[in-house]
Amino acid sequence: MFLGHFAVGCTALLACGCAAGTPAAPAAAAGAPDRAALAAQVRAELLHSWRAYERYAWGHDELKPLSKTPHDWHGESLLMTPVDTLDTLLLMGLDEEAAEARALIVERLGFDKDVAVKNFEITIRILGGLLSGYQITGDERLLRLAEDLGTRLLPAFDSPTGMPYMYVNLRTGKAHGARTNPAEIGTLLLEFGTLGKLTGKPVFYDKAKRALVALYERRSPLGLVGEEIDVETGAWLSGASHVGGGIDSYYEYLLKCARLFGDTDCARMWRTSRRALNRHLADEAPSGLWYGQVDMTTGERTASEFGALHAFLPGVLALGGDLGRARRLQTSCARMWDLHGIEPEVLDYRAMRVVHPRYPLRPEIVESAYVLHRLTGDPHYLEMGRTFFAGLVAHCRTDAGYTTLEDVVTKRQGDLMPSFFLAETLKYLYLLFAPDATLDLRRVVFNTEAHPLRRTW
Ligand code: DMJ
Repeated sequence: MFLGHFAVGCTALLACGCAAGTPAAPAAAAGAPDRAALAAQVRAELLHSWRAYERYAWGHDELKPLSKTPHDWHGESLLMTPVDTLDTLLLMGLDEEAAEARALIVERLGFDKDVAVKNFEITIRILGGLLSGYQITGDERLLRLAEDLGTRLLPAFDSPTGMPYMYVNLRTGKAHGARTNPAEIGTLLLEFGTLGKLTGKPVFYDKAKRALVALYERRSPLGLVGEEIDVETGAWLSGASHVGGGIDSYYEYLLKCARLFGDTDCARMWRTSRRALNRHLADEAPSGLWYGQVDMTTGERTASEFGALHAFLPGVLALGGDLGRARRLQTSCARMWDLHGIEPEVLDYRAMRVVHPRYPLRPEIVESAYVLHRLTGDPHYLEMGRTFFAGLVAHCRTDAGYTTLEDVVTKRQGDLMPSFFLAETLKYLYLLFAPDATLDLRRVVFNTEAHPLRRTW
């Protein structure tokens, strides 16, 4: 049990009278932010979203809020939303809802299914959610589910290089998808490592670490990784180097694995990689500091693009001790958000023009604001969070939860509430605002899906 490390003032927040279905009007636009009121509003929006999931998609992976229908990733459900949301419910003191989610999970979740899953997505969402749920509640059934899942995912690592295939069949163990990317290879060690420590079975740690090191060893002489790699030959298939989708959380895990496990190899790999990012990707533009795209071998700049996924970097730079760059980059991220009142998937930061206009309810920019606020105490980041929350409520709220935007310029809505909206976006907003949230970032490490993991071994 480690809720003590969160010590969120749930009772005070519960007293704020925020009922599901009550549209939130983000608190006072002027003056110092009323943090307790804002946290209570976020909590009410989580409840609004959870109620919609309960009503229209209970037992399925995700909710489609406009059509009010369920969505399953693989034909049969792996309870993506309940597993991803469990620790958010617990953190916000929504004990009844958490108990219902936990009951559903232990009664209905099973992995003996003839489906080929994406190793990365299932690891960060389900393995991560089960492990944090276990650490918070002490419910051994969650750990047993995690161990069963981890065991079924292990054959993904059986490639000639040790880097995992993209897909693995949960029943047969047959793996496929040799063409993959750094994020899918390098974003597994927090979860597999934690599973290894909690079960006393080092195989989980060892396989995921070997994959991470194998990837790192294939970096270019400039110290950069590309966008696509073949796990059978070890050859790069795309040399585009950036910190966006397909690469992003590889860098995040180098630092976070050093922090959670005290792994000195990860610490060294993070330091080398950070130097390479700052030297080759960082780009001083008229619109501020950004991290763009270069060729991994020559270092030649190939695009001035940055987007919602890249916005994890300020938080990671801050955790790594570089508050200067972190603060400047977060200012750029806020500029990206403010351009249309909500951030696009990809922006050309030199032209300040939207390249890919979708917004799938992503959390990264909020996570960075939360980490920066915790580490600097600067109320500016609360203001930022208030702006993000107001944009979400204005453009993404529906009468059945929250939905994606197809276009941040026109605000045309899509029809999906991804599980990470409840696991991450609302959790980080809540933690940013909650006045008594004393979660200690030196002791708790969030996986890339915002599942808090703690070193108990
Ligand atoms: C989440 O599943 C994780 O944060 C992942 O690292 C990136 N994609 C989504 C959120 O944007």
